[in-house]
Amino acid sequence: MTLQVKSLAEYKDAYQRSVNDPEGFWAEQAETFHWQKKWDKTLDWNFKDPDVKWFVGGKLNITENCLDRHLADRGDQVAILFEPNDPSQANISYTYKELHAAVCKTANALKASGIQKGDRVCFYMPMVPELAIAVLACARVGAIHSVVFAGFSAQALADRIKDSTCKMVICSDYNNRGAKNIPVKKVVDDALAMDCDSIKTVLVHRNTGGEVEMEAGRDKWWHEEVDAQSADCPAEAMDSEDMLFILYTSGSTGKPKGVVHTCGGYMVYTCFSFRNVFQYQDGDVYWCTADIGWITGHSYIVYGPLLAGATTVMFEGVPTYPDAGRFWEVCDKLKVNQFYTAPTAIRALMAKGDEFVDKYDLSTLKVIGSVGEPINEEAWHWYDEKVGRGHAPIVDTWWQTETGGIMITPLPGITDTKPCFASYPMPGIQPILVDSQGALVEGNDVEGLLCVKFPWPSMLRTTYGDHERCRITYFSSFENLYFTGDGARRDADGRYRIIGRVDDVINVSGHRMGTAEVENAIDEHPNVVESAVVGYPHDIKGQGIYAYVIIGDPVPDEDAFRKEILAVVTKEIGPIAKPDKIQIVSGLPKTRSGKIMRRILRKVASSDTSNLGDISTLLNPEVVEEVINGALV
Ligand code: 7RM
Repeated sequence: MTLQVKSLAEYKDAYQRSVNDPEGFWAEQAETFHWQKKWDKTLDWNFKDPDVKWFVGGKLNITENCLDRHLADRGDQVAILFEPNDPSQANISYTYKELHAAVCKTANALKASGIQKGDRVCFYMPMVPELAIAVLACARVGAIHSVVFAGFSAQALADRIKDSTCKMVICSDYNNRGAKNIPVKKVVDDALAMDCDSIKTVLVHRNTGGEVEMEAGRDKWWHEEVDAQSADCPAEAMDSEDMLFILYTSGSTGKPKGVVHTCGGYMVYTCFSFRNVFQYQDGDVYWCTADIGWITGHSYIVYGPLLAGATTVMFEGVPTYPDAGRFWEVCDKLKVNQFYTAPTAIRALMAKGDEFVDKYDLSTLKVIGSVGEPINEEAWHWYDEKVGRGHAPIVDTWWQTETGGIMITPLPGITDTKPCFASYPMPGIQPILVDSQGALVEGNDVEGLLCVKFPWPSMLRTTYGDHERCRITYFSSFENLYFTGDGARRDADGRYRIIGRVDDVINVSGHRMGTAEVENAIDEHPNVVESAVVGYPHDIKGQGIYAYVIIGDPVPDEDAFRKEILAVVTKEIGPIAKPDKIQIVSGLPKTRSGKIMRRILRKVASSDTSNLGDISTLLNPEVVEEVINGALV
């Protein structure tokens, strides 16, 4: 197993080694895995093209390391512990042996449907064990998975399928989430009706058993394809730098891009970071509440924990069903040792009152984590006191889809914790701050743009089908640096505090979204001339979505019009992108070159109009007053 640091001295020592001799440090970690062929060179890189390769020439299959490798030692240990949406239903567990067999059968079914190494397979599924099984099956045959969060619309799903020309979609019939029943297969059908010609097969998992339409020749039932397969499936030999998966994420411009992760480095770093951040010990039960549709689920529900031989909980439901005590009830029932969730969930549960958490026994918790957005001080203290209760420190983990794994975080019981601080870099991670000109911001108690100056094994390699976009987005702002898009502070002791995005990306309930993406959706409404979207502080969601809209024809019923906008956005992206506030305006404040002054719109949306700066140079200063007067509070 990869190194697990146990003390501050060991952390400091590992950090020093990882900086002085990164190749030696990571080669040592990589040695602990099963390689079909050892690598020739540990690292080859430049941030100019960019071109980053780890463990060059190595051959491996990540599923042999997640599964086969554990069979001798922990074949009968639970690998996946499933907690269904309905709390009255029994848990389902897969031991490592059972998971191995299920993955091999599914892998054989994929092969029988013509899926080969390098093919792309799209997933649109709820949080059921079959999702993890099929993702691993994909990796076993060397196909590239592209998991799309099942809350996205048919349009968003179609966009993603087309961008990566997937051959197959794996979905379920329906999805139970809280009290809702969502027609998953129907959404897939709607998506495929939008020119998704690359799709040859739809593999449908019977989840709820509801009625679905099956298209002959295209749609196949999981149980008919998988159950009869052999449980023996040799793992495809993958090059370290072969693609493992694509995961779409939002940026400040255009459509979401497919972040590409590769086999070798991702394997080494997710295992390493999982073991250190959560200090997982044999026999522990670990639970991350994310959805596998996001990077957190990929790295810290599936790959990291399974690589480390952990017991990982998969939860189908939502935090507030049947009531706001669900998370704590499950922690109590399953005797969870490490719990990992998002600030938006913490804030939502905090608002429901302490009685929902106080009544449960949380004494098994040793570490509690936070991820996805800045955690505010009040939520941090509530989480610390009500959930951590003095025996489970908070790890506020900062990272991104692009980084593949946790980058900056406290290590529980090893480094101290400070509210709102993600604190210290992981071994192997070299963050720096620069100013807007790219000059290094040195010393402590300073603020700047967060960059990383040296490659780490799980960093993105490209954006699918468009390497230039990868270069421009992450590597062109500052020479020889990876730019994260976040601003950060470094305190007097060298701890990092993430302030938030400095670009037009907003973070709504931990869901990353481009304002341009939401604007494009709103603009699909036939009566919208132009729109501008900004984030504003929201008590529960972290950021809410505020849309300014210029209309063509007068609207007699503004509320009805707003509902139409919400419907358009739901159709184009999904319900997570629905604006919280829609203000109809006659114009948008613009510079003389025609750029929307988002700074002003952000201030108005945040009810902070005390200091708007100089607006006299605007093309249309008169609209500022109108925008302020019409602001929705
Ligand atoms: C893992 C994930 C990435 C963006 C990132 C930040 C924000 C994530 C934290 C955080 C403050 C944190 N991937 N972010 N974690 N901000 N503290 N602990 O969320 O690609 O979906 O989002 O999320 O702005 O750039 S992501």
